[in-house]
Amino acid sequence: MERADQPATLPSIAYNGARRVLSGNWTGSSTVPSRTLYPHQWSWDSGFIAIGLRHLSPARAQRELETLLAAQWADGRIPHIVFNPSVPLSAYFPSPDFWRSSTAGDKAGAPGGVETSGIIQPPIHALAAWLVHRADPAASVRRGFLPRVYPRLVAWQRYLTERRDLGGRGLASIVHPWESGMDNSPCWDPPLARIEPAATGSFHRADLDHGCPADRPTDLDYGRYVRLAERYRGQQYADDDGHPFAVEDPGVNALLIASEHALGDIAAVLGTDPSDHQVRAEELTTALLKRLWNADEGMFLCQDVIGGAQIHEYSAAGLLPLIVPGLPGDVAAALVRTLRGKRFGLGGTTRLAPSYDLTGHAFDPARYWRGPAWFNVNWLLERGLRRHGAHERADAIRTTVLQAAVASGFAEYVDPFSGDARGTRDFSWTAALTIDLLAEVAR
Ligand code: 2M8
Repeated sequence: MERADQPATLPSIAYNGARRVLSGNWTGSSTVPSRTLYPHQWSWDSGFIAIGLRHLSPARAQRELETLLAAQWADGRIPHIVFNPSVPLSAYFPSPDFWRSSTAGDKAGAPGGVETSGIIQPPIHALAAWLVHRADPAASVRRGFLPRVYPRLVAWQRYLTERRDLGGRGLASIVHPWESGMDNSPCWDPPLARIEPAATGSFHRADLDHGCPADRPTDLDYGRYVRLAERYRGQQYADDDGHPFAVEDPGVNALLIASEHALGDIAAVLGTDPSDHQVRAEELTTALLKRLWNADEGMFLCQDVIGGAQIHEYSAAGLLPLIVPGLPGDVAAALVRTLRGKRFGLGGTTRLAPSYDLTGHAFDPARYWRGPAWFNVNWLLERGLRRHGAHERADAIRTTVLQAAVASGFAEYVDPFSGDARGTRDFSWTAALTIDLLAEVAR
């Protein structure tokens, strides 16, 4: 990007570094989040990765999503992990022999020929497909990208709106903390407290072979994650058999709505009637506002479907509805105030939004989803702020993301005050979203 006699600038260092991370993590058909900690394909990671890859190679971005969609189950679910058969079982836990998708998932329509997990992750995929298409419409049309992915994306969204409306209130529920993508958030503590943990010696945590224990979930939390997953597997991944953990999460539902709007855009390009998607997006938005908005707190809160109460823990998931098109202006304004207020401190004590309330009893600046700042969350907030006209605040997040990504070695997450690297390094979505924000500057 620069002449040899000129010092490298932050954008060129960020771009070259991010490109290096993404090629190092590319397997030939998809991208691993991390070569060490996460050596398979993850669902929402691939959405964020495709959004960055579209600026490097639209064909590779399309392939990233298509590889994931090839592992979709017949009931519409997109599994949260697609396992690479050449990676040893001991490299990641829970491994394919834990989930047993091809046998335990048979009734729910798990595909043969590939092993996957049985749970899901937030539905960023239709939004990602739309952004990938927009990056190079000619390349997309040439490869027939949208006609191939559209039916699968519709089936995925319908799985969530129909089979996962466990509260019967017009919103999707998650049935495992990992389904939120914000695995160890304090929001899950109250509903998880009801779950008897699996015995500590009954499984081996491969994450501790690579990650620092102070940055990762505790053994007690892990025991509960394992117990819930074992139970779901035991009921053959059926969603009508009762779930001991069911939560309506504003982050998951915000992405569901943004993706429903994206499906409407895709349908229109394909010459299909988009109105079904538009109506569903509006209905979901009405339900989100009615069920999860808490005007006193100025943010959305999770709803414990089994316990029947709002969960009074304040996580960044409650700010993600900023990405929802058509959010009422007063709600968007309140979210921006909350983001800048004492709980998240943006522009004051923090330069990137923390994952959890700075004043919360469970706040920890180092531990996984209990305080550190994550790049995907801040990318979503940047997009949301821009949507609602808060351009200066969005610009500030963008600049900080670029600086923090480079300074931290493309870390998985960072300390929200100091920006110090936490978790694994050379992390794919950090690199991909850096490239996306750089492309936005160039536009
Ligand atoms: C983390 O989750 C996995 C389980 O899915 C783990 O801790 O082993 C989360 O940060 C999740 O959001 C992310 O998709 C995944 C891979 O990056 O890692």
